[in-house]
Amino acid sequence: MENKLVFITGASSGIGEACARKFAANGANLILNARNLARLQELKKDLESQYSISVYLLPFDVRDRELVIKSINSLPAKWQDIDILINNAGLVIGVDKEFEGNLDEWDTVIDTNIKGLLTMTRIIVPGMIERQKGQIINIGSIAGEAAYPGGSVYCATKAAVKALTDGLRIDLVDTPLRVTNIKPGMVETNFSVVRYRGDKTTADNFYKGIHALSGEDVAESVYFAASVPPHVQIAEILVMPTNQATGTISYKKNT
Ligand code: 8X3
Repeated sequence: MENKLVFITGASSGIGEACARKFAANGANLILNARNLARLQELKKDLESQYSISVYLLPFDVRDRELVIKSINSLPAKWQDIDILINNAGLVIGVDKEFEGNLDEWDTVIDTNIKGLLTMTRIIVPGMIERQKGQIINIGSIAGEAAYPGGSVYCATKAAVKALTDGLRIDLVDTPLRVTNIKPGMVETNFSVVRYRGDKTTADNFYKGIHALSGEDVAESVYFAASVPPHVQIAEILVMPTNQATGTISYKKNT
């Protein structure tokens, strides 16, 4: 991964942070994005002190289209040739029924998971086509396979990520660019705390009795998809805990 430039959205925690650590450990330079600049600064300091790589920080909310465009256009020349875009920024708020949830929260989820990903892709992929080189790795979810109780809108956004990933792969079929959808099942990160609107106890209880994936486990799949030879395209990886079978079926030991 040496001399590769990897752009990761939502890099301040969870799967995004784990990807940053994995790619940095393997010699990639990184452009890290998230809303939380302080957290990104800490991560940059940490990674640059451990590895001989450089990290450029680009804080923005992927929902803010004007700022996304302005920020990416402001990249210095040596940071413009992005090799790998990891569209990781995403969230879910609440576990409400489709006829009961909060429309403003759903706007946030839809605008981040779908429109934010699309904005990033629309801005960064043309440069990859010009250079005839690049890979787009979208972080989808097992939630995109089928709807589950309390997941209606989130599942819909991850089904959209699947369609957008497949569509992009079709649109790039006559190029050397590769397009990948990584679809994790249960991953124990701050993601679930946000899902339960900050209720850490409920989030922790959700993972009781099952050895959930870590952000690092998912980063391994992302890294694998990025490190196969150029003629190999990992279209999708569905990765879940050993004791999970589908979005709704998992086995939890009594604790
Ligand atoms: C999140 C994974 O299992 O909560 O994308 O749907 S799950």
